[in-house]
Amino acid sequence: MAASVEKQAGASETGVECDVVVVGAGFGGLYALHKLREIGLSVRGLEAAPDVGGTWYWNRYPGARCDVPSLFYSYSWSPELRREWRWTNRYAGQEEILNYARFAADRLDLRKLIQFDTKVARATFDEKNERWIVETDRGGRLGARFVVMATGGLSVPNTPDIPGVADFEGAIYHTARWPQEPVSFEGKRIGIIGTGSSGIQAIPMIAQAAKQLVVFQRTPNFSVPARNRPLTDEDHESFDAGLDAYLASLEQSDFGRVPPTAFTADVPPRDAQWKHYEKLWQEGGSGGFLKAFPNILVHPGVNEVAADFVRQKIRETVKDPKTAAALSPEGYPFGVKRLCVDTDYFDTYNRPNVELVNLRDEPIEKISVHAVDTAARHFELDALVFATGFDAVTGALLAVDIRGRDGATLKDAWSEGPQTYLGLTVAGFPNLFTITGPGSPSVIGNVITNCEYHVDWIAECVTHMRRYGLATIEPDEEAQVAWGRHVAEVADRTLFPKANSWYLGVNIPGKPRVFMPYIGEGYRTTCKEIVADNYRGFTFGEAAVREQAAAE
Ligand code: N01
Repeated sequence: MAASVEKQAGASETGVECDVVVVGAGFGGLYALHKLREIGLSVRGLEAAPDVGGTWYWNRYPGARCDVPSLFYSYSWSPELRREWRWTNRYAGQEEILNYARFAADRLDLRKLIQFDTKVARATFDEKNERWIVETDRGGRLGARFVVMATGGLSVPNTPDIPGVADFEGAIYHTARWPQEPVSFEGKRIGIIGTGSSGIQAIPMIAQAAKQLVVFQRTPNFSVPARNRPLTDEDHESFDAGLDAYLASLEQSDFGRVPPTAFTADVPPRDAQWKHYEKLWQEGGSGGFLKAFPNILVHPGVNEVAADFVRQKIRETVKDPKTAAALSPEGYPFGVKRLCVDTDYFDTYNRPNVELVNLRDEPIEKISVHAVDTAARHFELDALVFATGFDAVTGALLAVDIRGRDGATLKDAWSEGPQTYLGLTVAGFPNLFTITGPGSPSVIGNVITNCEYHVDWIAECVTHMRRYGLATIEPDEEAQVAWGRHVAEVADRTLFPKANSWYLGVNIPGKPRVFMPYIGEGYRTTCKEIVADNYRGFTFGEAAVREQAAAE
Protein backbone atom coordinates (compact mmCIF):
# COMPACT_ATOMS: atom_id res chain seq x y z
CA MET A 1 0.00 0.00 0.00
CA ALA A 2 1.19 3.54 -0.67
CA ALA A 3 2.90 5.50 2.04
CA SER A 4 0.75 7.84 4.11
CA VAL A 5 -0.40 10.81 2.11
CA GLU A 6 -1.33 12.85 5.15
CA LYS A 7 1.97 14.71 5.11
CA GLN A 8 1.45 15.69 1.52
CA ALA A 9 -2.03 17.15 1.98
CA GLY A 10 -2.21 20.88 1.56
CA ALA A 11 0.55 20.84 -1.01
CA SER A 12 0.00 20.37 -4.73
CA GLU A 13 -1.71 17.08 -5.48
CA THR A 14 0.71 16.25 -8.26
CA GLY A 15 2.71 13.14 -7.56
CA VAL A 16 0.48 11.92 -4.76
CA GLU A 17 0.12 8.16 -4.90
CA CYS A 18 -2.44 6.65 -2.59
CA ASP A 19 -4.78 3.73 -2.23
CA VAL A 20 -7.99 5.70 -2.56
CA VAL A 21 -9.02 9.06 -3.93
CA VAL A 22 -12.35 10.15 -2.50
CA VAL A 23 -14.10 12.79 -4.57
CA GLY A 24 -16.37 15.02 -2.50
CA ALA A 25 -16.34 15.97 1.18
CA GLY A 26 -20.03 15.82 2.00
CA PHE A 27 -21.33 13.27 4.48
CA GLY A 28 -20.53 10.33 2.17
CA GLY A 29 -17.01 11.51 1.37
CA LEU A 30 -16.13 12.34 4.97
CA TYR A 31 -17.20 8.95 6.20
CA ALA A 32 -15.36 7.25 3.31
CA LEU A 33 -12.15 9.07 4.23
CA HIS A 34 -12.54 8.07 7.87
CA LYS A 35 -13.54 4.47 7.33
CA LEU A 36 -11.01 3.67 4.61
CA ARG A 37 -8.21 5.27 6.61
CA GLU A 38 -9.35 3.22 9.60
CA ILE A 39 -8.87 -0.03 7.70
CA GLY A 40 -5.32 1.00 6.87
CA LEU A 41 -5.59 2.55 3.43
CA SER A 42 -3.88 5.75 2.41
CA VAL A 43 -6.63 8.12 1.35
CA ARG A 44 -6.87 11.51 -0.27
CA GLY A 45 -9.97 13.68 -0.57
CA LEU A 46 -10.66 16.23 -3.28
CA GLU A 47 -13.41 18.78 -2.81
CA ALA A 48 -14.57 21.58 -5.11
CA ALA A 49 -15.79 23.80 -2.25
CA PRO A 50 -13.50 25.58 0.21
CA ASP A 51 -15.03 23.59 3.07
CA VAL A 52 -16.68 20.28 3.95
CA GLY A 53 -20.47 19.74 3.87
CA GLY A 54 -21.26 18.99 0.23
CA THR A 55 -24.79 20.02 -0.63
CA TRP A 56 -25.11 21.69 2.78
CA TYR A 57 -22.19 23.94 1.97
CA TRP A 58 -23.81 25.28 -1.20
CA ASN A 59 -27.55 25.30 -0.42
CA ARG A 60 -27.59 28.15 2.06
CA TYR A 61 -30.68 29.89 0.71
CA PRO A 62 -33.10 31.40 3.21
CA GLY A 63 -35.23 28.67 4.76
CA ALA A 64 -32.94 25.77 3.76
CA ARG A 65 -33.67 22.94 6.14
CA CYS A 66 -33.55 19.16 5.98
CA ASP A 67 -36.83 17.27 5.92
CA VAL A 68 -35.39 14.21 7.68
CA PRO A 69 -35.61 14.70 11.46
CA SER A 70 -32.23 15.90 12.74
CA LEU A 71 -31.83 13.13 15.33
CA PHE A 72 -31.85 10.66 12.44
CA TYR A 73 -30.06 12.86 9.90
CA SER A 74 -26.74 12.19 11.66
CA TYR A 75 -23.99 9.62 11.44
CA SER A 76 -25.33 6.45 13.00
CA TRP A 77 -21.99 4.65 13.21
CA SER A 78 -20.30 6.75 15.89
CA PRO A 79 -21.61 6.77 19.48
CA GLU A 80 -18.95 9.42 20.27
CA LEU A 81 -20.16 11.87 17.65
CA ARG A 82 -23.71 11.22 18.76
CA ARG A 83 -22.89 11.98 22.39
CA GLU A 84 -20.94 15.12 21.60
CA TRP A 85 -23.46 16.76 19.28
CA ARG A 86 -26.86 18.02 20.33
CA TRP A 87 -29.38 19.01 17.68
CA THR A 88 -31.50 22.02 18.55
CA ASN A 89 -34.48 21.53 16.23
CA ARG A 90 -36.73 18.75 15.06
CA TYR A 91 -35.64 19.60 11.52
CA ALA A 92 -32.17 21.10 11.36
CA GLY A 93 -31.48 24.21 9.33
CA GLN A 94 -28.68 24.37 6.77
CA GLU A 95 -26.27 26.21 9.04
CA GLU A 96 -26.61 23.69 11.85
CA ILE A 97 -26.13 20.75 9.46
CA LEU A 98 -23.07 22.40 7.94
CA ASN A 99 -21.70 22.94 11.44
CA TYR A 100 -22.31 19.27 12.17
CA ALA A 101 -20.32 18.28 9.07
CA ARG A 102 -17.52 20.64 10.19
CA PHE A 103 -17.64 19.20 13.69
CA ALA A 104 -17.41 15.63 12.34
CA ALA A 105 -14.50 16.55 10.04
CA ASP A 106 -12.60 18.17 12.91
CA ARG A 107 -13.42 15.52 15.49
CA LEU A 108 -12.28 12.77 13.09
CA ASP A 109 -9.28 14.83 12.02
CA LEU A 110 -10.16 14.59 8.34
CA ARG A 111 -9.33 18.04 7.02
CA LYS A 112 -5.65 17.25 6.57
CA LEU A 113 -6.66 14.55 4.09
CA ILE A 114 -8.67 16.88 1.88
CA GLN A 115 -7.57 19.21 -0.89
CA PHE A 116 -10.26 21.92 -0.97
CA ASP A 117 -11.09 24.29 -3.83
CA THR A 118 -10.18 21.48 -6.18
CA LYS A 119 -12.46 19.98 -8.79
CA VAL A 120 -11.76 16.65 -10.37
CA ALA A 121 -11.68 17.12 -14.13
CA ARG A 122 -10.72 13.66 -15.33
CA ALA A 123 -10.20 10.15 -13.98
CA THR A 124 -8.56 7.61 -16.27
CA PHE A 125 -8.01 3.94 -15.59
CA ASP A 126 -4.47 2.95 -16.46
CA GLU A 127 -4.99 -0.69 -17.41
CA LYS A 128 -1.34 -1.62 -17.45
CA ASN A 129 -0.74 -0.54 -13.89
CA GLU A 130 -4.31 -1.14 -12.70
CA ARG A 131 -4.44 2.32 -11.21
CA TRP A 132 -6.55 5.39 -11.65
CA ILE A 133 -4.99 8.67 -12.70
CA VAL A 134 -7.03 11.52 -11.29
CA GLU A 135 -6.53 14.99 -12.75
CA THR A 136 -7.82 18.18 -11.19
CA ASP A 137 -8.77 21.61 -12.49
CA ARG A 138 -5.68 22.96 -10.73
CA GLY A 139 -3.40 20.86 -12.89
CA GLY A 140 -2.91 18.26 -10.16
CA ARG A 141 -2.41 14.59 -10.99
CA LEU A 142 -2.83 11.80 -8.46
CA GLY A 143 -2.53 8.05 -8.72
CA ALA A 144 -4.80 5.70 -6.80
CA ARG A 145 -5.91 2.08 -6.81
CA PHE A 146 -9.49 3.02 -6.08
CA VAL A 147 -11.67 6.02 -6.77
CA VAL A 148 -14.70 6.63 -4.60
CA MET A 149 -17.11 9.11 -6.16
CA ALA A 150 -18.90 10.72 -3.22
CA THR A 151 -20.14 13.55 -5.38
CA GLY A 152 -23.75 13.55 -4.21
CA GLY A 153 -27.03 13.13 -5.99
CA LEU A 154 -28.03 16.78 -5.73
CA SER A 155 -24.91 18.80 -6.40
CA VAL A 156 -24.96 20.08 -9.98
CA PRO A 157 -27.39 23.02 -10.21
CA ASN A 158 -29.78 23.20 -13.12
CA THR A 159 -30.16 26.70 -14.55
CA PRO A 160 -32.62 26.72 -17.45
CA ASP A 161 -31.58 28.61 -20.51
CA ILE A 162 -34.31 31.23 -20.61
CA PRO A 163 -33.97 33.70 -23.51
CA GLY A 164 -32.44 36.98 -22.39
CA VAL A 165 -31.24 35.86 -18.98
CA ALA A 166 -27.74 37.14 -19.73
CA ASP A 167 -29.19 40.64 -20.24
CA PHE A 168 -30.69 40.85 -16.74
CA GLU A 169 -28.86 43.56 -14.79
CA GLY A 170 -30.27 42.81 -11.35
CA ALA A 171 -28.77 40.20 -9.06
CA ILE A 172 -29.25 36.56 -10.04
CA TYR A 173 -29.13 33.81 -7.43
CA HIS A 174 -29.47 30.04 -7.57
CA THR A 175 -30.66 28.31 -4.40
CA ALA A 176 -27.94 25.67 -4.88
CA ARG A 177 -25.14 28.25 -5.23
CA TRP A 178 -26.21 30.79 -2.64
CA PRO A 179 -23.59 33.45 -1.79
CA GLN A 180 -21.56 33.19 1.42
CA GLU A 181 -22.24 36.80 2.32
CA PRO A 182 -25.70 37.84 3.57
CA VAL A 183 -28.23 38.69 0.86
CA SER A 184 -30.73 41.43 1.65
CA PHE A 185 -34.09 41.51 -0.13
CA GLU A 186 -35.29 44.46 1.95
CA GLY A 187 -37.36 46.85 -0.13
CA LYS A 188 -36.71 44.92 -3.35
CA ARG A 189 -38.85 43.35 -6.06
CA ILE A 190 -37.85 39.73 -6.33
CA GLY A 191 -38.80 37.07 -8.85
CA ILE A 192 -38.36 33.39 -8.06
CA ILE A 193 -38.55 30.61 -10.64
CA GLY A 194 -39.30 27.12 -9.36
CA THR A 195 -41.56 25.62 -6.73
CA GLY A 196 -39.81 22.39 -5.74
CA SER A 197 -38.48 21.72 -2.23
CA SER A 198 -35.99 24.60 -2.43
CA GLY A 199 -38.45 27.15 -3.78
CA ILE A 200 -41.13 26.11 -1.30
CA GLN A 201 -38.72 26.66 1.58
CA ALA A 202 -37.29 29.92 0.27
CA ILE A 203 -40.54 31.60 -0.80
CA PRO A 204 -41.99 32.24 2.71
CA MET A 205 -38.65 33.62 3.91
CA ILE A 206 -38.08 35.89 0.92
CA ALA A 207 -41.68 37.08 1.12
CA GLN A 208 -41.10 38.32 4.66
CA ALA A 209 -38.18 40.49 3.55
CA ALA A 210 -39.01 41.61 0.03
CA LYS A 211 -41.13 44.54 -1.04
CA GLN A 212 -42.69 42.33 -3.68
CA LEU A 213 -42.25 38.65 -4.52
CA VAL A 214 -43.36 37.20 -7.83
CA VAL A 215 -43.40 33.38 -7.91
CA PHE A 216 -43.11 31.88 -11.39
CA GLN A 217 -44.60 28.40 -11.08
CA ARG A 218 -44.62 25.80 -13.84
CA THR A 219 -45.83 22.77 -11.87
CA PRO A 220 -47.56 23.02 -8.49
CA ASN A 221 -46.20 20.62 -5.90
CA PHE A 222 -47.65 18.60 -3.07
CA SER A 223 -46.35 19.97 0.20
CA VAL A 224 -47.07 19.11 3.83
CA PRO A 225 -46.26 21.18 6.91
CA ALA A 226 -42.94 20.59 8.71
CA ARG A 227 -44.18 21.80 12.10
CA ASN A 228 -40.60 22.35 13.03
CA ARG A 229 -39.94 23.16 16.70
CA PRO A 230 -37.05 23.22 19.14
CA LEU A 231 -36.16 19.81 20.53
CA THR A 232 -36.81 19.38 24.23
CA ASP A 233 -34.87 17.39 26.83
CA GLU A 234 -37.66 14.82 26.64
CA ASP A 235 -37.17 14.49 22.88
CA HIS A 236 -33.49 13.77 23.40
CA GLU A 237 -34.15 11.37 26.25
CA SER A 238 -36.74 9.48 24.30
CA PHE A 239 -34.41 9.28 21.27
CA ASP A 240 -31.57 8.01 23.46
CA ALA A 241 -33.85 5.44 25.06
CA GLY A 242 -34.76 4.10 21.63
CA LEU A 243 -31.27 4.39 20.15
CA ASP A 244 -30.28 0.74 20.41
CA ALA A 245 -33.50 -0.32 18.75
CA TYR A 246 -33.01 2.31 16.03
CA LEU A 247 -29.45 1.16 15.33
CA ALA A 248 -30.59 -2.46 15.23
CA SER A 249 -33.39 -1.52 12.86
CA LEU A 250 -30.86 0.21 10.59
CA GLU A 251 -28.79 -2.94 10.54
CA GLN A 252 -31.80 -4.88 9.35
CA SER A 253 -33.23 -2.04 7.32
CA ASP A 254 -33.87 -2.77 3.73
CA PHE A 255 -34.46 0.85 2.71
CA GLY A 256 -36.96 0.95 -0.07
CA ARG A 257 -39.83 3.34 -0.54
CA VAL A 258 -42.24 0.63 -1.61
CA PRO A 259 -42.73 -2.32 0.76
CA PRO A 260 -43.47 -5.80 -0.62
CA THR A 261 -46.96 -5.64 0.92
CA ALA A 262 -47.76 -2.67 -1.34
CA PHE A 263 -49.15 -4.83 -4.12
CA THR A 264 -51.44 -7.01 -2.03
CA ALA A 265 -52.61 -4.58 0.65
CA ASP A 266 -56.31 -3.81 1.05
CA VAL A 267 -57.69 -0.51 -0.09
CA PRO A 268 -58.44 1.38 3.12
CA PRO A 269 -61.81 3.16 3.37
CA ARG A 270 -61.66 6.80 2.30
CA ASP A 271 -62.79 8.03 5.73
CA ALA A 272 -60.06 6.11 7.51
CA GLN A 273 -57.47 7.52 5.14
CA TRP A 274 -58.73 11.07 5.54
CA LYS A 275 -58.66 10.79 9.33
CA HIS A 276 -55.14 9.42 9.25
CA TYR A 277 -53.92 12.18 6.92
CA GLU A 278 -55.44 14.80 9.21
CA LYS A 279 -53.43 13.36 12.11
CA LEU A 280 -50.25 13.32 10.00
CA TRP A 281 -50.90 16.88 8.82
CA GLN A 282 -51.08 18.05 12.44
CA GLU A 283 -47.93 16.10 13.37
CA GLY A 284 -45.98 17.50 10.43
CA GLY A 285 -43.25 15.98 8.25
CA SER A 286 -43.33 13.90 5.09
CA GLY A 287 -42.23 10.49 6.40
CA GLY A 288 -45.63 9.55 7.81
CA PHE A 289 -47.44 10.46 4.59
CA LEU A 290 -45.19 8.41 2.37
CA LYS A 291 -45.83 5.29 4.37
CA ALA A 292 -49.33 6.12 5.56
CA PHE A 293 -50.65 3.02 3.78
CA PRO A 294 -48.52 0.29 2.19
CA ASN A 295 -50.12 0.90 -1.23
CA ILE A 296 -50.16 4.70 -1.23
CA LEU A 297 -47.45 4.87 -3.91
CA VAL A 298 -48.75 2.04 -6.08
CA HIS A 299 -52.55 2.13 -5.99
CA PRO A 300 -54.06 5.04 -7.97
CA GLY A 301 -57.26 5.04 -5.90
CA VAL A 302 -55.50 5.14 -2.56
CA ASN A 303 -53.06 7.71 -3.80
CA GLU A 304 -55.82 9.96 -5.12
CA VAL A 305 -57.32 10.32 -1.64
CA ALA A 306 -54.02 11.67 -0.33
CA ALA A 307 -53.86 14.03 -3.30
CA ASP A 308 -57.44 15.21 -2.62
CA PHE A 309 -56.59 15.73 1.03
CA VAL A 310 -53.69 18.07 0.26
CA ARG A 311 -55.72 19.95 -2.36
CA GLN A 312 -58.44 20.46 0.22
CA LYS A 313 -55.87 21.87 2.67
CA ILE A 314 -54.65 24.26 -0.02
CA ARG A 315 -58.21 25.48 -0.65
CA GLU A 316 -58.75 25.96 3.10
CA THR A 317 -55.49 27.93 3.47
CA VAL A 318 -55.27 30.13 0.38
CA LYS A 319 -57.93 32.83 0.38
CA ASP A 320 -57.99 33.63 -3.32
CA PRO A 321 -59.70 30.67 -5.08
CA LYS A 322 -57.88 31.28 -8.36
CA THR A 323 -54.50 31.20 -6.62
CA ALA A 324 -55.54 28.13 -4.60
CA ALA A 325 -56.50 26.35 -7.82
CA ALA A 326 -53.20 27.26 -9.47
CA LEU A 327 -51.29 25.94 -6.44
CA SER A 328 -53.17 22.64 -6.46
CA PRO A 329 -51.27 19.78 -8.10
CA GLU A 330 -53.34 17.89 -10.66
CA GLY A 331 -52.55 15.21 -13.18
CA TYR A 332 -49.81 13.36 -11.37
CA PRO A 333 -49.87 11.21 -8.23
CA PHE A 334 -49.11 12.30 -4.69
CA GLY A 335 -45.61 11.60 -3.31
CA VAL A 336 -43.95 10.46 -6.52
CA LYS A 337 -42.26 13.75 -7.14
CA ARG A 338 -40.29 14.38 -3.99
CA LEU A 339 -42.89 15.40 -1.38
CA CYS A 340 -42.14 18.92 -0.19
CA VAL A 341 -42.14 19.93 3.46
CA ASP A 342 -42.82 23.57 4.28
CA THR A 343 -43.32 26.21 6.88
CA ASP A 344 -46.24 28.51 5.98
CA TYR A 345 -45.79 27.98 2.25
CA PHE A 346 -49.42 28.08 1.17
CA ASP A 347 -50.29 30.80 3.68
CA THR A 348 -47.59 32.99 2.14
CA TYR A 349 -49.86 33.49 -0.88
CA ASN A 350 -52.29 35.41 1.35
CA ARG A 351 -49.69 38.15 1.76
CA PRO A 352 -50.37 41.30 -0.24
CA ASN A 353 -46.76 41.44 -1.48
CA VAL A 354 -46.78 37.94 -3.03
CA GLU A 355 -48.07 37.09 -6.48
CA LEU A 356 -48.27 33.68 -8.13
CA VAL A 357 -47.72 33.53 -11.87
CA ASN A 358 -48.99 30.33 -13.40
CA LEU A 359 -46.58 29.59 -16.22
CA ARG A 360 -48.99 27.05 -17.66
CA ASP A 361 -51.30 29.96 -18.54
CA GLU A 362 -48.61 32.49 -19.34
CA PRO A 363 -45.16 30.99 -20.00
CA ILE A 364 -42.04 33.10 -19.60
CA GLU A 365 -41.16 34.52 -23.00
CA LYS A 366 -38.00 36.37 -22.17
CA ILE A 367 -35.92 38.01 -19.51
CA SER A 368 -34.69 41.53 -20.22
CA VAL A 369 -32.49 44.11 -18.48
CA HIS A 370 -34.84 44.71 -15.55
CA ALA A 371 -37.79 42.40 -16.10
CA VAL A 372 -39.34 39.05 -16.83
CA ASP A 373 -41.93 38.96 -19.59
CA THR A 374 -44.54 36.24 -19.68
CA ALA A 375 -46.92 35.69 -22.57
CA ALA A 376 -49.39 37.99 -20.77
CA ARG A 377 -47.51 40.36 -18.47
CA HIS A 378 -44.35 42.35 -17.76
CA PHE A 379 -42.73 42.11 -14.28
CA GLU A 380 -40.09 44.69 -13.33
CA LEU A 381 -37.67 43.05 -10.88
CA ASP A 382 -34.55 43.92 -8.88
CA ALA A 383 -33.37 40.33 -8.43
CA LEU A 384 -34.09 36.86 -9.73
CA VAL A 385 -33.82 33.61 -7.78
CA PHE A 386 -33.51 30.34 -9.65
CA ALA A 387 -34.90 27.53 -7.51
CA THR A 388 -34.72 25.27 -10.52
CA GLY A 389 -33.12 22.21 -9.01
CA PHE A 390 -30.35 19.91 -10.10
CA ASP A 391 -28.99 17.64 -12.77
CA ALA A 392 -29.67 14.96 -10.19
CA VAL A 393 -28.05 11.63 -9.41
CA THR A 394 -25.85 11.36 -12.52
CA GLY A 395 -24.97 15.05 -13.02
CA ALA A 396 -21.89 15.15 -10.80
CA LEU A 397 -20.61 11.78 -12.01
CA LEU A 398 -20.86 12.78 -15.65
CA ALA A 399 -19.32 16.19 -14.94
CA VAL A 400 -16.02 14.33 -14.53
CA ASP A 401 -14.46 12.86 -17.67
CA ILE A 402 -14.27 9.28 -16.39
CA ARG A 403 -12.49 6.78 -18.64
CA GLY A 404 -12.38 3.08 -17.89
CA ARG A 405 -11.07 0.09 -19.82
CA ASP A 406 -10.06 0.72 -23.45
CA GLY A 407 -10.50 4.44 -22.87
CA ALA A 408 -14.30 4.05 -22.81
CA THR A 409 -16.02 7.05 -21.27
CA LEU A 410 -18.73 6.91 -18.64
CA LYS A 411 -20.60 9.46 -20.73
CA ASP A 412 -20.81 7.01 -23.65
CA ALA A 413 -21.54 4.06 -21.38
CA TRP A 414 -24.49 5.99 -19.94
CA SER A 415 -25.67 7.66 -23.14
CA GLU A 416 -29.01 5.86 -22.87
CA GLY A 417 -29.21 6.22 -19.11
CA PRO A 418 -27.08 5.17 -16.17
CA GLN A 419 -26.20 1.50 -15.82
CA THR A 420 -24.67 0.18 -12.64
CA TYR A 421 -24.51 -2.90 -10.52
CA LEU A 422 -26.14 -2.12 -7.17
CA GLY A 423 -25.66 1.60 -7.82
CA LEU A 424 -22.11 1.15 -6.59
CA THR A 425 -20.03 -0.09 -9.51
CA VAL A 426 -19.99 0.14 -13.30
CA ALA A 427 -18.96 -2.55 -15.81
CA GLY A 428 -15.75 -1.56 -17.57
CA PHE A 429 -14.72 0.82 -14.80
CA PRO A 430 -12.72 -1.30 -12.36
CA ASN A 431 -12.15 -0.11 -8.79
CA LEU A 432 -14.53 2.81 -9.23
CA PHE A 433 -17.24 3.11 -6.59
CA THR A 434 -20.23 5.44 -6.76
CA ILE A 435 -21.67 6.30 -3.36
CA THR A 436 -25.46 6.62 -3.59
CA GLY A 437 -25.16 6.11 -7.33
CA PRO A 438 -28.05 5.51 -9.74
CA GLY A 439 -29.58 2.08 -9.22
CA SER A 440 -29.22 2.30 -5.43
CA PRO A 441 -31.66 3.88 -2.95
CA SER A 442 -29.53 6.94 -3.63
CA VAL A 443 -31.58 10.06 -2.93
CA ILE A 444 -34.55 8.23 -1.41
CA GLY A 445 -34.97 8.34 2.35
CA ASN A 446 -32.15 9.25 4.68
CA VAL A 447 -29.18 9.99 2.45
CA ILE A 448 -26.69 9.96 5.35
CA THR A 449 -27.48 6.37 6.25
CA ASN A 450 -27.61 5.45 2.55
CA CYS A 451 -24.05 6.84 2.25
CA GLU A 452 -22.91 4.99 5.38
CA TYR A 453 -24.12 1.69 3.99
CA HIS A 454 -22.23 2.16 0.74
CA VAL A 455 -19.03 3.18 2.51
CA ASP A 456 -19.23 0.13 4.79
CA TRP A 457 -19.83 -2.08 1.75
CA ILE A 458 -16.78 -0.63 -0.02
CA ALA A 459 -14.61 -1.06 3.10
CA GLU A 460 -15.68 -4.70 3.40
CA CYS A 461 -15.02 -5.26 -0.30
CA VAL A 462 -11.54 -3.72 -0.21
CA THR A 463 -10.73 -5.74 2.92
CA HIS A 464 -11.79 -8.86 1.04
CA MET A 465 -9.59 -7.89 -1.90
CA ARG A 466 -6.60 -7.36 0.35
CA ARG A 467 -7.15 -10.67 2.11
CA TYR A 468 -7.13 -12.54 -1.18
CA GLY A 469 -4.60 -10.37 -2.99
CA LEU A 470 -7.08 -9.15 -5.59
CA ALA A 471 -6.19 -6.13 -7.67
CA THR A 472 -9.44 -5.11 -9.28
CA ILE A 473 -13.17 -5.50 -8.93
CA GLU A 474 -15.77 -4.74 -11.56
CA PRO A 475 -19.24 -5.99 -12.28
CA ASP A 476 -20.07 -8.36 -15.12
CA GLU A 477 -22.06 -6.85 -17.93
CA GLU A 478 -24.84 -9.45 -17.53
CA ALA A 479 -25.18 -8.81 -13.79
CA GLN A 480 -25.34 -5.09 -14.45
CA VAL A 481 -27.98 -5.46 -17.17
CA ALA A 482 -30.07 -7.71 -14.92
CA TRP A 483 -29.81 -5.24 -12.03
CA GLY A 484 -30.80 -2.32 -14.27
CA ARG A 485 -33.80 -4.31 -15.48
CA HIS A 486 -34.80 -5.05 -11.91
CA VAL A 487 -34.51 -1.38 -10.87
CA ALA A 488 -36.76 -0.40 -13.78
CA GLU A 489 -39.28 -3.20 -13.17
CA VAL A 490 -39.68 -2.22 -9.53
CA ALA A 491 -40.25 1.42 -10.48
CA ASP A 492 -42.67 0.46 -13.26
CA ARG A 493 -44.90 -1.37 -10.80
CA THR A 494 -45.40 1.88 -8.87
CA LEU A 495 -46.87 5.29 -9.62
CA PHE A 496 -43.41 6.93 -9.68
CA PRO A 497 -42.99 6.97 -13.47
CA LYS A 498 -46.33 8.79 -13.81
CA ALA A 499 -44.84 12.15 -12.81
CA ASN A 500 -42.25 14.19 -14.65
CA SER A 501 -39.74 14.26 -11.84
CA TRP A 502 -36.01 14.69 -11.57
CA TYR A 503 -35.95 11.04 -10.40
CA LEU A 504 -36.47 10.33 -14.11
CA GLY A 505 -34.09 13.00 -15.31
CA VAL A 506 -36.79 14.78 -17.30
CA ASN A 507 -35.93 18.19 -15.83
CA ILE A 508 -32.73 18.25 -17.87
CA PRO A 509 -33.11 18.72 -21.64
CA GLY A 510 -31.76 15.70 -23.51
CA LYS A 511 -31.28 13.54 -20.42
CA PRO A 512 -32.56 9.99 -21.04
CA ARG A 513 -35.83 9.25 -19.27
CA VAL A 514 -34.71 6.54 -16.85
CA PHE A 515 -35.90 6.08 -13.29
CA MET A 516 -32.65 6.39 -11.37
CA PRO A 517 -33.14 5.45 -7.70
CA TYR A 518 -33.87 1.91 -6.53
CA ILE A 519 -37.16 2.10 -4.68
CA GLY A 520 -37.82 -1.54 -3.85
CA GLU A 521 -37.28 -3.12 -0.50
CA GLY A 522 -34.51 -5.61 -0.01
CA TYR A 523 -31.53 -3.54 -1.14
CA ARG A 524 -29.32 -4.35 1.81
CA THR A 525 -30.38 -7.99 1.81
CA THR A 526 -29.51 -8.25 -1.87
CA CYS A 527 -26.11 -6.61 -1.35
CA LYS A 528 -25.37 -8.94 1.56
CA GLU A 529 -26.45 -12.02 -0.40
CA ILE A 530 -24.23 -11.06 -3.30
CA VAL A 531 -21.23 -10.72 -0.98
CA ALA A 532 -22.04 -14.00 0.79
CA ASP A 533 -22.28 -15.68 -2.60
CA ASN A 534 -18.64 -14.81 -3.23
CA TYR A 535 -19.47 -11.44 -4.79
CA ARG A 536 -21.89 -12.87 -7.32
CA GLY A 537 -21.89 -10.83 -10.52
CA PHE A 538 -18.46 -9.35 -9.94
CA THR A 539 -15.13 -10.26 -11.49
CA PHE A 540 -11.94 -9.75 -9.56
CA GLY A 541 -8.57 -9.26 -11.22
CA GLU A 542 -5.80 -11.16 -9.57
CA ALA A 543 -2.66 -9.37 -10.68
CA ALA A 544 -2.18 -7.97 -7.21
CA VAL A 545 -1.22 -11.41 -5.95
CA ARG A 546 2.08 -10.85 -7.69
CA GLU A 547 2.20 -7.17 -6.74
CA GLN A 548 1.60 -7.94 -3.10
CA ALA A 549 4.04 -10.84 -3.03
CA ALA A 550 6.68 -8.60 -4.56
CA ALA A 551 5.97 -5.87 -2.02
CA GLU A 552 6.22 -8.18 0.99
O1 N01 B 1 -35.50 21.29 -7.35
P1 N01 B 1 -36.76 20.63 -8.09
P2 N01 B 1 -35.30 21.69 -5.82
N1 N01 B 1 -39.12 27.31 -16.07
O2 N01 B 1 -36.21 20.02 -9.33
C1 N01 B 1 -38.93 24.48 -11.86
C2 N01 B 1 -33.75 18.10 -2.30
N2 N01 B 1 -34.04 19.17 -1.36
O3 N01 B 1 -33.99 22.35 -5.69
O4 N01 B 1 -41.69 20.84 -11.86
C3 N01 B 1 -39.90 27.31 -14.98
O5 N01 B 1 -37.53 19.78 -7.19
C4 N01 B 1 -39.53 23.10 -11.77
O6 N01 B 1 -40.75 23.06 -12.46
P3 N01 B 1 -41.28 21.64 -13.07
C5 N01 B 1 -35.00 17.28 -2.50
O7 N01 B 1 -34.66 15.96 -2.75
C6 N01 B 1 -34.40 18.80 -0.11
O8 N01 B 1 -36.48 22.43 -5.32
O9 N01 B 1 -40.09 21.04 -13.76
N3 N01 B 1 -39.73 26.50 -13.94
C7 N01 B 1 -39.65 22.97 -10.25
O10 N01 B 1 -40.76 23.65 -9.77
C8 N01 B 1 -35.59 17.95 -3.69
O11 N01 B 1 -36.56 17.22 -4.39
C9 N01 B 1 -34.78 19.76 0.77
O12 N01 B 1 -42.36 22.03 -13.97
C10 N01 B 1 -38.71 25.64 -14.01
C11 N01 B 1 -38.38 23.68 -9.76
O13 N01 B 1 -37.97 24.55 -10.82
C12 N01 B 1 -34.35 18.22 -4.50
O14 N01 B 1 -33.41 18.65 -3.55
C13 N01 B 1 -34.77 21.09 0.42
C14 N01 B 1 -37.85 25.58 -15.11
C15 N01 B 1 -37.27 22.74 -9.47
O15 N01 B 1 -37.65 21.88 -8.45
C16 N01 B 1 -34.52 19.25 -5.58
O16 N01 B 1 -35.30 20.32 -5.09
C17 N01 B 1 -34.39 21.43 -0.85
C18 N01 B 1 -38.10 26.46 -16.18
N4 N01 B 1 -37.35 26.45 -17.28
C19 N01 B 1 -34.03 20.47 -1.75
N5 N01 B 1 -36.93 24.63 -14.87
C20 N01 B 1 -35.22 19.33 2.11
O17 N01 B 1 -34.67 18.44 2.72
C21 N01 B 1 -37.21 24.12 -13.67
N6 N01 B 1 -38.28 24.73 -13.13
C22 N01 B 1 -36.41 19.96 2.64
